[in-house]
Amino acid sequence: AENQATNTAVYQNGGCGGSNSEMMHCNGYIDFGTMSGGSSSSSSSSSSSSSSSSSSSSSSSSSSSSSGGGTKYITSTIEVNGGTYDGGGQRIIAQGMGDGSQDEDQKPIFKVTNGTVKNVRIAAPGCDGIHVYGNCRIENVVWEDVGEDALTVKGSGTTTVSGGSASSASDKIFQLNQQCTFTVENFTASTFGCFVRQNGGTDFACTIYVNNVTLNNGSYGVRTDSSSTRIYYRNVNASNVSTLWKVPNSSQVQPY
Ligand code: ADA
Ligand code: CA
Ligand code: CA
Repeated sequence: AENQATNTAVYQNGGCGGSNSEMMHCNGYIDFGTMSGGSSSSSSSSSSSSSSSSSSSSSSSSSSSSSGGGTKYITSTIEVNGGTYDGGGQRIIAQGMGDGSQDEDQKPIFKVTNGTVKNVRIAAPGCDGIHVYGNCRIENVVWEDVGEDALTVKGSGTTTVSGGSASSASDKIFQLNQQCTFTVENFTASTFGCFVRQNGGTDFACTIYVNNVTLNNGSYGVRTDSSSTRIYYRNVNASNVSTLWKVPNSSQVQPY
């Protein structure tokens, strides 16, 4: 877009081009959207460095660097297949992907398969949050206003959520729909129905670790209907949470 030493991206001659360009997934134009909040963007290159080599989105998107890592508007799911998507603090706002209600048909903000997402803020509408498949790491992600839910394990594997926070979930934050090892550590959740929910009525075995977590104002901490699931916890600081562990048998829950 500009002839800078660290370039952003360029679309020319019907495709992605420019000798200094980062790889760009594009469908015809670069749109800077509506810039706001001052004039500091010209010397910053950080706002354009959020995409990893392994993430892609078929949507057109626009970004500005008016605050922190900037704001990224998306119109379709960001897919991360292996590798890392490091947002550098960027705030993601979804458009046309769902309204953040309890409607089950919303799109996820991220679909992550054996990959990492880090340093992003998911603004309202949170839609269907992050979907993970396989072995994934979600690091320093802030859900400002959880949508239908914040993160769903859709494919079995090991997922760790480390750092970050989630606020204002009308119902669930973390939803486990497949057998998994799920760890949440160094995390704060405020105002929710259920912090971690194994899909209702399922009896597969999950192993859940809750480590150094603060829970404020919720109905349930971890809830499962499966007597095969095990929950291990330490340093859990809960206030105004009605039932911390909702399990078939209390022996399923142990400190570690
Ligand atoms: C509800 C619903 C499930 C699934 C889940 C989710 O629990 O009953 O079928 O859609 O939400 O993944 O959000
Ligand atoms: Ca749901
Ligand atoms: Ca959901």
